[in-house]
Amino acid sequence: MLNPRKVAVIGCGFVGASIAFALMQRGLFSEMVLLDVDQAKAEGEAMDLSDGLPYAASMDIYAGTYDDVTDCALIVLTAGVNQKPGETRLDLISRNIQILQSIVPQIRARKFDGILLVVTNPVDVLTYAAWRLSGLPAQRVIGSGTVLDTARLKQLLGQHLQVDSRNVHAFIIGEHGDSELAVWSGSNVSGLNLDDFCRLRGMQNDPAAMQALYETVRNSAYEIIRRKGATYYGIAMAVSRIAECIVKDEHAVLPVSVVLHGEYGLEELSLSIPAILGSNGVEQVLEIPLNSSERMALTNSAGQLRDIVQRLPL
Ligand code: 6V0
Repeated sequence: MLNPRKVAVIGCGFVGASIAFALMQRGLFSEMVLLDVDQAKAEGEAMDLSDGLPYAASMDIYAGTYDDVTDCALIVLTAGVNQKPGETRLDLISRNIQILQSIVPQIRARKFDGILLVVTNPVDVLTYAAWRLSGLPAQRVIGSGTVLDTARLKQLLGQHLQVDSRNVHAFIIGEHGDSELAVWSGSNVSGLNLDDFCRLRGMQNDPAAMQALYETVRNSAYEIIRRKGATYYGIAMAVSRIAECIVKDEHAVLPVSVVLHGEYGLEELSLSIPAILGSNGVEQVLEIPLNSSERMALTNSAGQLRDIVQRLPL
């Protein structure tokens, strides 16, 4: 029997520990199990996090084993190496696919029947591989995808337009990586398209400024890694938001990485597309309108990912 209030975080490095911290503060779960190949690290994180519980919601946080994941509603997978300065996410494939292959069969052997949320990079490739290895239905294997990149875009666009980023509706879709694209054609601020909103603010919707924002989003991880060696707070907030949609069965729209079955004419790969998320995972992949250059960019992003997944040793 699934426990809808139980979560596992596999991999307790920068990203896993930050996600555990964010999840603890959001108060969504009553039980959180931490796993890491370095058992002492998982234990230390569980002890440190538990020290904060009197000032958060009541829950049980502990370092566990794969037997503890069986009844989890959600497993968050963050185990794997991260990018070093100058490395792309795709450079991590061979190392992280091996780690994935050592983890997912263990989950499968426990007959895990909840939702598997992949965060490890390259997240689209690993989401597809996790789906193939897990035996779970596609709607229950999700990648954090461009939920983080979309937050970065909303934040920057909000700053540029001097409006609360929560009123900005815009998506980054495609690969969580260098071939991702911004869907400017559908972007709006509380229902007002960008041209109209800029006019009301006494500004011009300048394509060069929008392109610069997009490039800042796309290069954001490189810039953070160059300065502090890793990125983890933004992804922790993104993952806790995804978890909230699932636990509260919100039917909310987020651009998660999903295995496609013909949407946009694409299949046999995973990439980020806005999708409706609830307690069963992805309820629907939304085929949002794209203009011709956006469609071309999505096809290009998909082509790069498909070439890689076709070569995976699965
Ligand atoms: P890190 O700090 O090196 O932590 C990785 C952790 O994984 C370590 O504690 C390892 O001991 C553990 N680990 C390694 N192998 C295994 C295994 N077989 N079983 C269990 N645990 C294992 O890396 P960091 O936490 O910074 O990054 C983790 C992953 O997240 C990397 O692939 C990053 O590229 C990726 N990120 C993904 C983001 C996204 O938006 N999807 C954002 C940021 C980072």
